[in-house]
Amino acid sequence: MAISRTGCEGCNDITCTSTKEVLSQDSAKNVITAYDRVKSRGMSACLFGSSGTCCRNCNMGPCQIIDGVDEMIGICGATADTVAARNYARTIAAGSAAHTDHAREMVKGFIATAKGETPHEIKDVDKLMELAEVFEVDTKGKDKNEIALEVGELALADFGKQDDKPVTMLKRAPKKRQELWERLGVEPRGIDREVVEVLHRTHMGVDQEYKNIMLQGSRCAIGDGWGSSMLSTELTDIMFGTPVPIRAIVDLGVLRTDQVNVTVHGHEPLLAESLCLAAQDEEILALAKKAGATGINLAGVCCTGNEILMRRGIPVAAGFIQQEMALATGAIEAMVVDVQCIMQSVAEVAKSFHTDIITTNYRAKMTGAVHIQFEEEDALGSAKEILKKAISNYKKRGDFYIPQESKSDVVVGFSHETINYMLGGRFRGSYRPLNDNIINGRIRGVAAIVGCDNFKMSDNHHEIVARELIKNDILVLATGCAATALGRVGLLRPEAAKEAGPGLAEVCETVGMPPVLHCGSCVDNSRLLIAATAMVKEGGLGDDISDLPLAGTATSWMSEKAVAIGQYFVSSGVFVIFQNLPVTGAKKFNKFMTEGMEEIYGGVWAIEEDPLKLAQKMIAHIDKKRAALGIDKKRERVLFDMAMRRDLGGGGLQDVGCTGPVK
Ligand code: NFS
Ligand code: SF4
Repeated sequence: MAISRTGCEGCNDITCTSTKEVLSQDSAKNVITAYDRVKSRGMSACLFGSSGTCCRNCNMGPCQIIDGVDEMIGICGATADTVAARNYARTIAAGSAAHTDHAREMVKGFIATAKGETPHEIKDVDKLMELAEVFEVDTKGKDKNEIALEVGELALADFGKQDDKPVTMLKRAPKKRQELWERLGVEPRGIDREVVEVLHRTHMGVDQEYKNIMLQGSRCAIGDGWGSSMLSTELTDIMFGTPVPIRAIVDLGVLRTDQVNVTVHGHEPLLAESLCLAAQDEEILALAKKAGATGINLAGVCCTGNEILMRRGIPVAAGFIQQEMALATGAIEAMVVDVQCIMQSVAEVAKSFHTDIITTNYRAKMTGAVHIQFEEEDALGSAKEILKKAISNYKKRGDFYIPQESKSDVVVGFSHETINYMLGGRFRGSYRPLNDNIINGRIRGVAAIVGCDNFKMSDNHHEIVARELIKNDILVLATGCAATALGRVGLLRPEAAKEAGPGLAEVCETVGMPPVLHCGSCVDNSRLLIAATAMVKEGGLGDDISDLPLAGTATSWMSEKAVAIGQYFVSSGVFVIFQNLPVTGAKKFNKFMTEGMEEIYGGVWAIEEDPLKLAQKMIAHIDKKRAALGIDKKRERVLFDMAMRRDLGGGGLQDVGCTGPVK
């Protein structure tokens, strides 16, 4: 049966005006989107799958388990708790593998750059020196490329390390946390090894004890967050520059009528950065002119979008949920994709238009797409070939519709270094003013809103959560498609401070920052680990991440990566709340995840479907931590005098267009 086009008529799940506008155009009338597929399925998700108790780990099954019903355990005797824990750990492993394989590519690109084999260069030498210290590289008498080469090779070795010592980056965590991980035996030894061990231990007939399975699940996730993701973020920063605040625009209105529109979709910034360079190449610009265009308009989708948005101010056309809508405009000459979060349907949607989907990574091919392999050693050559293909489509553009009004101003680029600098004093970056403002209650706490969008729920959940948090004086750090979604609704502008509670608004207005800080892509959640560690080290808020008034959510999560991220935050001591977590079909396992974890890590999972209640639970947790720290007395409401303003704003955001951290 063919899927019928429901468009967005009567669709209460879509609040996004650009999506509604594009889908209601004649030019998009044949486009079938995920919204249509959700409706056409006409049935809810499988209960066993969504509650975590479907096992297909061997060919005696698949076994669908009902907890407490004797006849409904696995053929092998596996209980609901074992099956749910195994599935959960495998989800973490898959998510970690995605981050890790991405990170490996970045490390290899970094090594190639250090050798002078790419068009890129080592840009952030200060950060390189920091990492050289972490990896104990002797820097004396060496130039930046020599140091980078040594750091890169040591970083690469951490992926395949076979001894039992912890991976190097772990030492960046607070001391107390490192000791806890050592006591628990969850220090990751090799980044790849932990993924392999999860798959081994969850194979039929190996680890049958849910708590023990989750120890390995945590070890794997820690290897992702503090290992591969953090390496990826740091080396990407060193190569392409650590982000500093920059103004940009997001939403479908960033597409141009008069330019060759090329969207870059996926995750690996090596490709995107090369396309940015190629888009300025004279030969390419001349070809675009010859085709009748005034230039090349690069625009991001998903996390690649976040990477080039925060480093280059390149606009983001769409997050995950809008990838089909971007094509449905009919205004895109090529959608260039690499790995992760690329829906197979984009090839089908593109058929209605002149658009080419160009796959670029041997790992990720797609029927109906054109494949142009991105070669690292010839990065510029590959990028130019891709752009030439896009230019050749420009004249074929038929009916199209760009929702011109749908573009929202954002200020992005809040790396840990920027936060340190911006909130710091006049002469020295520091987290002191942030900690002080948390202690005196102007800022009640810090919350992370990360992760995906999901067609299963309404598209405004990130917004509901963020508005409730900032209204309650909670500073929000956002990454991934959640950050893009919050940008679309105007929360990434400094002016959004007027929607914040009085304390947070005062701090934001003094410094000139938005109440929701865009901290990057999903691998950049590692920045949040570093920021939390810096808050601990600054003092006054306990001596571990689990003492901080912090909470995290990936509302509307869809990807396995989000679960890996959630688990590394929980294992690092953070309260993490999701909608719809596949643990509820297993009573003991569910209790362990949502209560027992807290006794072990000080961080814990929680589940809440209603976004407003979800935000309120985050606030309640933040208040619980404030009470434990003894800073819950009536929060001080003092207007700033000039001295305080100087303290806060002295090193602040002078000009969001170009000012960076003082090195
Ligand atoms: Ni994160 Fe980024 Fe978006 Fe979710 Fe996918 S793009 S890595 S997984 S959907 S936030
Ligand atoms: Fe069923 Fe056990 Fe096989 Fe899973 S491992 S499919 S529960 S028999």
